[in-house]
Amino acid sequence: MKLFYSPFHGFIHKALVTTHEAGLWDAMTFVPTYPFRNREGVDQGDRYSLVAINPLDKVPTLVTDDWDVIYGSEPICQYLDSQSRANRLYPEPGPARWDALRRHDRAQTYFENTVMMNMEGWRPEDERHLDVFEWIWPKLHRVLDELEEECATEQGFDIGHAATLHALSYMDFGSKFYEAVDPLHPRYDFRKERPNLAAWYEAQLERPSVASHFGRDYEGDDSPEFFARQLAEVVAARGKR
Ligand SMILES: N[C@@H](CCC(=O)N[C@@H](CS)C(=O)NCC(=O)O)C(=O)O
Repeated sequence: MKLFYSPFHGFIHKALVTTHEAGLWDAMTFVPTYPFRNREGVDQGDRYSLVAINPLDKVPTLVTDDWDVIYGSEPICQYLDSQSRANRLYPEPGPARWDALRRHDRAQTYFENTVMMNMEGWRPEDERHLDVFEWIWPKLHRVLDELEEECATEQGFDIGHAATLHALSYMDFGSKFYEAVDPLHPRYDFRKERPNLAAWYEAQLERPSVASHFGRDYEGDDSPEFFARQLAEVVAARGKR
């Protein structure tokens, strides 16, 4: 299997956590991919373009051992879980599954909204739309308050928890950008005045699936040449089917 993903380990990647929990780490070829370096004028063109296998040109994108392409973190995580040799993160159909999926969706939406604010924050100050921040922040605060309540009794680990770690850690990562540009909550710390959430989050950092990458430099080859070789192999194998 090959996982095309952006190797910024300043935040916790749901797809990496799922790979590790499933016992598939050694079965995976990780292919560093920097989609934002494809924009014209940035880093000389589309050297990390996934369009040959993913029209959305987004990470994460997974290629299975049968050369099937799966894009989108949610189907990727479901697929990896279905292949698990170790921990399963998706409970069987029933209340536990619906609750895990609810928490997953909450975290995924939180993450995507944070990305939206991040991108808005990249604009020059006089072009930033304050209403984007005013629209999103109350949602994030309500989610964090709900998490604080839940974390008082939180146990176990499922896909909802993996997605929550992804979203919260990305917010920390993003606050490096927000520092100068978030007009409402610069340097926001989700832990402040939320002791249950803070304790839960700290405890999760000890999980081997999180420690596998979080806070570590990527040590493999992240060159455009390596990316091109990996992609060419996929395209050629799919062409022969
Ligand atoms: N819904 C998708 C979102 C993936 C996504 O937005 N990835 C971003 C990086 S965080 C990306 O590849 N952006 C490049 C682009 O949109 O051109 C998922 O969960 O996988």
